[in-house]
Parts: sequence; C-alpha cells; structure tokens
Amino acid sequence: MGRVVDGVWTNEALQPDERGRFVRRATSFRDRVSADGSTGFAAAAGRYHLYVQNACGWSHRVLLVRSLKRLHDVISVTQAEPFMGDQGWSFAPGADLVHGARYLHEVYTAARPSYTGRVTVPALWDRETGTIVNNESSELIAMLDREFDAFTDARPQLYPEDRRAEVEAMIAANYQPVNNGVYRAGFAGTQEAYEEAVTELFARLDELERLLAGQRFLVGNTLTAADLCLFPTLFRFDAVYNLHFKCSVRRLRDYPNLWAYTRDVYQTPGVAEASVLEDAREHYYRSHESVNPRRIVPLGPTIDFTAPHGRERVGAPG
Ligand SMILES: N[C@@H](CCC(=O)N[C@@H](CS)C(=O)NCC(=O)O)C(=O)O
Repeated sequence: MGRVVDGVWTNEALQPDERGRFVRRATSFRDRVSADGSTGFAAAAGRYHLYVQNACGWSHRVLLVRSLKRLHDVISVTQAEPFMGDQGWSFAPGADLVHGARYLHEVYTAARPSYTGRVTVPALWDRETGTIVNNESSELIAMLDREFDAFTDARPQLYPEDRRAEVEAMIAANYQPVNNGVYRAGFAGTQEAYEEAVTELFARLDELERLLAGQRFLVGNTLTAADLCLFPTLFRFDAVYNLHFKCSVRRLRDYPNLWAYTRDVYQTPGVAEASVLEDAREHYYRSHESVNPRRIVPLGPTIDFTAPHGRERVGAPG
C-alpha cells in the first residue's frame, strides 16, 4: 500500500503509530453533489463516475445505495482489480471508461496534479469539471440518497426525516469499534493495540446482538443507511476478518440475531447483486503481504446468505 507525494506515486509500507495502532487518515476530496447545483456540482445523469472495488467495505456501502436507489444508468462505475499490488489499485485494460488509466493513482493526480495522500476507493469523478468530487463513503452515500431523486423512481428512505439523527448516531457508533475496528485489529503492530481493538469490536457486536433481539433493523423496523453501513463488515466477517484480521473471539454465525439480521439485509432486493464476497477473499488474503506473506487464500467457510432469516415478525406490533 503506497501513496502519492506531490503527485508522484511512492511505494511505502503502512506504518502503525508509536503504540502500534493503525491510524486511518482523513480523506481529502470533500466537495458535495447537490440536487440544485448550489455546491458547484449539480446532480445529473451521466456526469459522475464511481471508482470502486467490490472487496472494499467502504465501496460496498456506496454500491448498495446506488443499487437500492436504482442509479445504475445515472452513475457509471469502474471496478478496480481485486488484487492490490505495488502501484495500489489497478484496472484491467479498458476497464477505466473515463481515463483509460492503468492505475487509480493516475486518476487522483489527474484530479490534482500536486496531490499528496492515499489513493483510495470509493472515489466519485466529475466528468464536467475533471476532478474527484468526494472520496469519503459516508458522505457519498448521503449524496446518492438525497440528491439524485430527479433521476430515479426508487424511493427507499435511507435517512428517514424523523429519524435522521438516530441513523447518523448509529453509523458513528459502529464506525470506530466495528467498521474500522476490524482494520485496527488486523493492522495492529503490537499485541496491546490488537487486544484493544478486538475487545472494543466484540463488546460492540455483543451490544448489537442484544439490540437486534427486539427490533428488526438498527434504527427501528425498517432498513436505513445505518444497516447499509454495518452490513459490509458483517458480510465479510467470517470469510475474511475472523481469519485474516484475527477477529476470532466469536464468529458472526455464533450470534443468532446478528447472523439472521445479516441474511435479512442480504435478501433485501438490490443488496445481493451489489455484494461480491469472492473479490473480498481475493483482495485481502493476496494483497496484504504484511498480514499474510505467503498469500494463501483459505478454503471456506461456505456461508449461505440465502438461508431463511425468520426476522419478518421481530419488532412487529402484536
Ligand atoms: N474513509 C474512506 C476509506 C476508504 C479506504 O480506506 N479504502 C481502502 C480500500 S477498503 C483503500 O482504498 N485503501 C488503499 C490505501 O489506503 O492505500 C471511506 O470511507 O471512503
């Protein structure tokens, strides 16, 4: 995993902080697309292009919202290759419809020639101004949910007006212990940093297990953005994080409510088609040389996300 310094790709290893903890840097493209164009980036069909990889949980959130909002014909997508090598994310020949680039870092330096920082997916490219608008998944999902309604008939309420604050609070509460927690465990440089991350991760999963005994989804009984933010981590949990990142205190399948809830979200129309576990296995086990130097991909476990979840009546009145 390298980064760009003053517009030039440098291949440097990821460094934990002085206590061995994994520290995620803030992303640097933070503009917004708006329905009325007041932000300088007006929502439009065919104007924006998403760079993603199915393996990446942050990309997965954005692909889920694009799928549920049925924005397939409005926002085009380039999938990077699942394996991330010395030059970071790369594209199969011809895959990058906008730039014809070989590497994602070329797209970042096309946006900002003197860019310094990491080169991450997801990233939203604007064909009109020739730049990356935003590369922060939590902001991208809110934009896709709110700003493109003129271009789709799909109306899922991912941030219901009366519960928006609760949805945002739930997303924030799961971010550090769970979504980022698996990375903090997997990329920890000391035993202490690893244990801190894993302890917080499972404490939060235990809390969510209790919460989901009484309600179908994270914020009440309808699916919201909070579920689409948690789901990518749960979807990868047993196949990747449990083994590769040593999140091994319990498996997802050991949590009856969380496991059934994960199947329930998976079986929501639009979710399965945007969820590709094979790319995740290929990416994590093969790309992270520091974690898995021989790049051996484990066989199994086989996980059936299509098994009946039985959660239709959870939280329902009567
Ligand atoms: N804050 C970003 C994080 C994105 C991110 O870290 N993506 C990973 C893939 S899962 C990446 O591209 N990593 C490459 C790198 O850091 O060099 C978001 O949520 O969108």
